[in-house]
Amino acid sequence: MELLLTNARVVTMEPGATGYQLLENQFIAINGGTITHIAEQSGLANLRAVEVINCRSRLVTPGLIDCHTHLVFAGSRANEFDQRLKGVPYTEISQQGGGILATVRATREASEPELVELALPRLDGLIRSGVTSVEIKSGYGLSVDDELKMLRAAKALASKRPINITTTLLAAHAVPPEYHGRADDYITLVCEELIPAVAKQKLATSVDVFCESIGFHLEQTEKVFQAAVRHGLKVKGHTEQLSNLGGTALTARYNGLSADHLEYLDKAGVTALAGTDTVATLLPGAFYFLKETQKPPVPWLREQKVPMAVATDFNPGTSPFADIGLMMNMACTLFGLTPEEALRGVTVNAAKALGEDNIRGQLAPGFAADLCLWNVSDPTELSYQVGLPLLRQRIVNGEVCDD
Ligand code: DI6
Ligand code: FE
Repeated sequence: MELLLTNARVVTMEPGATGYQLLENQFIAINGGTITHIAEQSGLANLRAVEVINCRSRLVTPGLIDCHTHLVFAGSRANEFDQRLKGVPYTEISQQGGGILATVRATREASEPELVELALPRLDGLIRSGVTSVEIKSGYGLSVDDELKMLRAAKALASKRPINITTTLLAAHAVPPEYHGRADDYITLVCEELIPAVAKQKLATSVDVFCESIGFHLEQTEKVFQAAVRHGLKVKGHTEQLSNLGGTALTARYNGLSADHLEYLDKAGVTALAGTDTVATLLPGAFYFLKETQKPPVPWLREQKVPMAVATDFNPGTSPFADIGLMMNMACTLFGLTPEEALRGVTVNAAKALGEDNIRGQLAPGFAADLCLWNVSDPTELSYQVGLPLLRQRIVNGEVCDD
């Protein structure tokens, strides 16, 4: 054995189970980056390990997964925060060439190494809150070269910190200025040049679209999804965030990994998700920061047994919060999730939202050894307290991190 955790209080996050199913006095054996055994301490007698961590009855959970971020970008939007506090709506700022396009201007000017440097402190914030896997989207380049540059920068972060990185092409985030009034032509570029290039260079595993009145309409979204499927990429949607266009149902129809935001999702949209493999990803940071009042339909999602993930949506415009624990807290206080649902949302269900639920998000033999050892023993504490040093140690792919 390479690594052995002893005296652990374990939450495995087995899918479908109800309650935390806390296991006391467990040992966890890790070899080759994978969990090989989890069992009662009493069965430990003949296992030897290079390194042993005595957990002293502290809580061990799967490493937390932030399944929706826009971590790579340049520039700041603090000025827009000022404007919005004075009452100017997000959509109006966006229509005046601010918003996403302000970040596009700064990101186009930045080099790939600069983008990596700028993303590191954001990544460190997530790491401090227990994140061991993060999804990062492009979407502030909006040209072939700049979208590829963003994706390469996102992937390069994996060599700077011990963390798993998944990348998503979000070229259909906004219409770039040079395509003003020609959104369909831009969609053609995305489908015929960007998606093939990203697939060929293996720079992303999925493709996302901002399906919204200030983004792309349903037919444009479907064209992007069709191109993604043709090139063997999975799809995701930013859907029903500011209005109800039916993007969630479309995402489910294309066997999407997840439909994200969902504040304006109606009952028909929830029904469209029910029974599919598409995860409902809730982003309470954006809801809070935009002072939105329309909540995602959590009671219906729960009733229809749609798996719910929770993520930061870290981005400069609508969710500048690099702390997954804060999102768990907000998911409970703002959206009415239970702390157990919040923990499922950043582990097993977040893994499903990345198409990685067969290897991450749970503690079980055969799963990647991504774990968090916490300074607390009760899993509800993870949603309850924010900003305290709750995290003791991260283990990523069997490596004990020195964060
Ligand atoms: N929805 C969001 O909340 C972010 N993107 C999106 O499609 C906002 C991105 C930004 O304002 O920069
Ligand atoms: Fe987003």
